[in-house]
Amino acid sequence: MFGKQHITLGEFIIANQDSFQYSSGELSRLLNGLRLAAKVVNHEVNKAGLVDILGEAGDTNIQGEDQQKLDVLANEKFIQTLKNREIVCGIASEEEDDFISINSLDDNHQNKYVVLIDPLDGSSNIDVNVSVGTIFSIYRRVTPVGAPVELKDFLQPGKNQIAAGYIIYGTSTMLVYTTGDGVNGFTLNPALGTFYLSHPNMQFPETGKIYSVNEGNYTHFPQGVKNYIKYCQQEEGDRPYTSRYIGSLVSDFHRNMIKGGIYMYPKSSMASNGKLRLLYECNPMAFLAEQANGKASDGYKRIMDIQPEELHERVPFFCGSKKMVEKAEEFMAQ
Ligand code: P6P
Repeated sequence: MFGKQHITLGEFIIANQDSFQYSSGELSRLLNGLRLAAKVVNHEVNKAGLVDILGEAGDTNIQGEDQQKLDVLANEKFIQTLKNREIVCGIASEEEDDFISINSLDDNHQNKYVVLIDPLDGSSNIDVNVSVGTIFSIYRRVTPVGAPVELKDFLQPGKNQIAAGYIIYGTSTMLVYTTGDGVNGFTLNPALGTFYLSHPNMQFPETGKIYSVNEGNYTHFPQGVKNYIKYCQQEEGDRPYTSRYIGSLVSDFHRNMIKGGIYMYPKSSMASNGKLRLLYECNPMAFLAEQANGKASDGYKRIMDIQPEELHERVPFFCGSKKMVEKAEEFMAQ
């Protein structure tokens, strides 16, 4: 039997546009732009093994990380799509040293949104065919409309986000996003090139039995993190938990949101603020987590309350089922 026809992402964006307090159609156009870029990047990711876009681009990004050819390609695709459609006044990318001001030719910066993007997170996994993702975060500019954007338009605390989401290029390709009214997941039907609503109102289970952390760094973690990991491994009650770490934040987050779990990238003696970027990874994932009844902190305070000081700053990241994050925070407080 044919189940009820799933609503498409395009229909969903339009249907929910009016409930969005800032609705002027601009956010819808922006989300549709991201939808298009997601399909283009998905096409490239899925054929990466067949054409010469695997491996390193021979360059390094501002993070000092070897840029993968697909990193560069995904970065270019998202920036170009957002520029061509003239729907944002500025873009900041994890792959770019500085932010980009979009000087719309005709309406000189009349757009009011800025987008921050991690175009291909976990890209070192591409050559081994492990899923990767794109992460995006959308704010209203804080400087006057009509002038070029400034750094302060991008250095906003995560609680100012008006939308955030990710595309996960996994066994299926999904676009998961929020505009502050819950989290909804859309699955791409590659035959049609259309995203359909497959996971309405996604929620983190209150608690879970999965913890995600790179245990190879165990000896370098703060004592509170070590104690929490040992707590997860103890034979007691519903423990030991299962350790699952894909090395791709979007994939670990997505699995934990569906099954229940906690993702941690703590600081360590090797990385004093951890590895994840506040603006491009932690804030958008924190917005999604809170909208899905989960929690996101740096081990002590809410991620989305942090006032960023610079574009590429890193913060320790604890994110997932509320009760698991709270238990980890208890250990961090000891
Ligand atoms: P490590 C990918 O580079 C990333 O930013 C996240 O997607 C992932 O969870 C983490 O870094 C993996 O880092 O140090 O454990 O390899």
